[in-house]
Amino acid sequence: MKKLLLSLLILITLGACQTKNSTSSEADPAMDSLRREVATETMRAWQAYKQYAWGHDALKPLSKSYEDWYSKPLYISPIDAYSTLAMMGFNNETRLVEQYVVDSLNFNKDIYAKVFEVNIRILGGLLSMYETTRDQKILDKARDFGDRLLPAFATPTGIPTYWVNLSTGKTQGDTVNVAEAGSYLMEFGLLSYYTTNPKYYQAAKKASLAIYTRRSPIGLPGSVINVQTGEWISTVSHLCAGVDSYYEYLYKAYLLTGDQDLMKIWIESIGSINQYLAEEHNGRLWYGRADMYSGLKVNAVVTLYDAFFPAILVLSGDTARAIRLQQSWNWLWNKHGLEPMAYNYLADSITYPVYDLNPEIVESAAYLYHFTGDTTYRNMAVNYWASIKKFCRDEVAFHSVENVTTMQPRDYMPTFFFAETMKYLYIAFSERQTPHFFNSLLFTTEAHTFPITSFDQKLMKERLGLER
Ligand code: DMJ
Repeated sequence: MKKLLLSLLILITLGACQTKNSTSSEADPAMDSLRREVATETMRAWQAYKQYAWGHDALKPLSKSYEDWYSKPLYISPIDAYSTLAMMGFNNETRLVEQYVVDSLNFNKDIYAKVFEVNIRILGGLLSMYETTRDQKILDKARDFGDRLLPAFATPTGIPTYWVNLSTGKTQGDTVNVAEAGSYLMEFGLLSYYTTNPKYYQAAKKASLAIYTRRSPIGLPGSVINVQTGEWISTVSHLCAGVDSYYEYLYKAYLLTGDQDLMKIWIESIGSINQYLAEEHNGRLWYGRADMYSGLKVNAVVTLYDAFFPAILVLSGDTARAIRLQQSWNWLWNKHGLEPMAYNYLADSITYPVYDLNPEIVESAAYLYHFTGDTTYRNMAVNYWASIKKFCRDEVAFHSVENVTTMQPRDYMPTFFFAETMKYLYIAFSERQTPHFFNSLLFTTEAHTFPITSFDQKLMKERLGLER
């Protein structure tokens, strides 16, 4: 009964963000056709991965070859692609990945892996695979991988080192950014829930709290920290690349776990973010960079990763700011036809012109469409998809772009293109009610999905070691 009530409460909280005046005609043949096209194109890129990069981490679509992140591959693309292939109903392909993971994937490799990156892609992907299959052998892989990450968290602060050796557990890298420090609550919380061992969530929470407790008197963290001493290496506060998912996980992990501490930190954090980082320029809303102690702006460079924030704003009930911020990012996208990795909104200049097939602007358009019912946001996604096809589609798959002003191609398809970009496009072109994704699914920062009703909140508390 208690479980049902808590699930209902969470669903009501999520639903509260919705407006009633949906302007969409729910069944739209044009959207059906776009959704089918996204699925077909995902399969085309997936087949290219299988043909040219199978057994490796990522596809290089222009040279029809592959790239591994380390000296030994970790099979990152298929693990990242799994939850998207599953959502699109490509069951033969998901069975193939499951089989490979169970039969051939061994994490006992003498390589130093980036703790943050492999957590969101590999651990998140395996956990989503377990949620779908309930195959104990997949959970064993996830647990094994989580255990190989844990030595990184054995620092005086509890903040993980940058690298961990997957075989020896040795660590390296004492300087990390805030995203690398505090973006484990979702994956480690899920791992604790499934394995009934609180040690993972407790480690993740300690790391996030280590950032929070070192905030300035005005409630802002810096952006780069020493994991041994807890000293801030950069006292510039922002929510851009390098900080983004720390904030994202405070709110989303609260929805997953019901951990009231996270809600308290989120409420305090969002107040400081809106007070010190938000800035209006030429009628547009941006979130810039400020000194963590004085709150004074130091820099107006934003990154395309920041376009995740409208999604979190609308999810947490601030639809007005979500809309305004999405309008800013949409304006920047339309300036070039794709968005640059970094942009100075005061100088109106690009500071880093790469576009890596990133998902964030599509993610926020999908959230806004689903929560407001306003087809403006779905139409934004239609436009993003048209640009991605125009500038990034190639003979076998999709590639990144070196420079959005020249559209010079880059021979690389990041693994998150499968995990996130194609998934959010697919959702944006889906009918809002069938199924209503963002009311029923929780998404990790890498868009791995978990039905919110799968989790018993009483068991959650016990298994994660939360106060009762
Ligand atoms: C993804 O790997 C994750 O969403 C991460 O949190 C930041 N953004 C990249 C893709 O742009």
